[in-house]
Amino acid sequence: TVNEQSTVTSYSAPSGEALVKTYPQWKVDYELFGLGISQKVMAISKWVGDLFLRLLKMVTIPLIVTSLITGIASLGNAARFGAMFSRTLLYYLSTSLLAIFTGIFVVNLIRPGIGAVLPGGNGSLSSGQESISSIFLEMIDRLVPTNIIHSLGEGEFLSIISFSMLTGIFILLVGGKHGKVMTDFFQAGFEVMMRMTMFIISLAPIGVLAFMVYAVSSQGIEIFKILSWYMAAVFLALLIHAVVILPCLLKFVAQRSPLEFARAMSPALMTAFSTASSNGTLPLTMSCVEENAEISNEVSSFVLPLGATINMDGTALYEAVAVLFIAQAYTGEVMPLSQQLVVAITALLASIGAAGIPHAGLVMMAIVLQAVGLPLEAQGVIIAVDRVLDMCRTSVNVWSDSCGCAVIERYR
Ligand code: DAS
Repeated sequence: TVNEQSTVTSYSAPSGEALVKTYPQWKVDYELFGLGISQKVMAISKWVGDLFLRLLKMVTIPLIVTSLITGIASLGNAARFGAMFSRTLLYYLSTSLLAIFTGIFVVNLIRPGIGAVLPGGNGSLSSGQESISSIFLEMIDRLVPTNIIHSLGEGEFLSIISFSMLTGIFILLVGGKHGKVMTDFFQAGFEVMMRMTMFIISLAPIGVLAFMVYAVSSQGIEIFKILSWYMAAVFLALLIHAVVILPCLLKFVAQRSPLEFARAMSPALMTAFSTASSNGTLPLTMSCVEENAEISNEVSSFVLPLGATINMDGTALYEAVAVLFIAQAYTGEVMPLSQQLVVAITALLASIGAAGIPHAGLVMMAIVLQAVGLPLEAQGVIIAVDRVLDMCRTSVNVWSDSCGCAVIERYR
């Protein structure tokens, strides 16, 4: 009830019947659950879910900064690998981009977001039909921060990423005692941030449950149909990359039998699937690559640790599919091609910045969403199905790193 100063003086949750009259789409849930889904349930589940999202956002920037600087600064001793270093980077970039474009192709084909109504309403992209050149010029501007403290404060991810990469590169160039002090400092910072992130990720089941309750109570069981098309797009794209593209590289570039190689790597792939952590699987990946696939320690000890950090094909593909799906659902149309290219580039950056830990891809998605002007809250709904997608994309990440070893070994 509201008094003459139009302030709410008292509030009582409407009964189930009243709600169903107001929100007919809740009728299904009402009959299904046999009880009125009160707005209190919605409000509380939304609040708990948002709290989990806030925790994820809290660690995103310090994790990106420490992960990127450490990842690049530790390349210092990698550069002595010379030709193997450049060939490995070439393999990483090309397979990640192939994965991203596979994902973009599939999500434009299936269009899981068109006609989907996600909680959080709809919105528009940062720019409409701007020309490709103006979008890229704007992107380059955003890669050069005028005040990095301001960019950190405002969460301007492209500026933060470019400054972090530059810092890592110049730590390498400085080298010596000071270079080591800085490398150790950021390595220590990265350890702390990883530990904090792992703790927050351990709360994921609560966040996922909260978003499931909120999604169902606001969208009814319709949300599962929307999310199932989205998941189908991710699964199909991951399957094409893992079963077609990477085996072609194995067969025609590394001259290995894909089936035999997959059999050799199966313990690592199953562990990657069950743990959803590339870092956690790394020791097993190394032993499978060396003992089962008979690849030299020199190659595996270089390609795999680096790959677990910066070569994440499954994650890059997932970032592209998820953001295009959200854009389709928020705008009701397919994203302009020029914007899709922005998604491709920022998905690559996000996958390089992502750590090999559970839900890392979800944490880094903020970079891609911000690049095309979508609200970070949009992640809320897809968190609910992130675990099973994470298991699949982590397996693809490990599979790509392993195939990389076979390719590098062939031309060593
Ligand atoms: N779970 C991450 C990994 O370990 C992948 C991701 O979250 O995208 O590779």
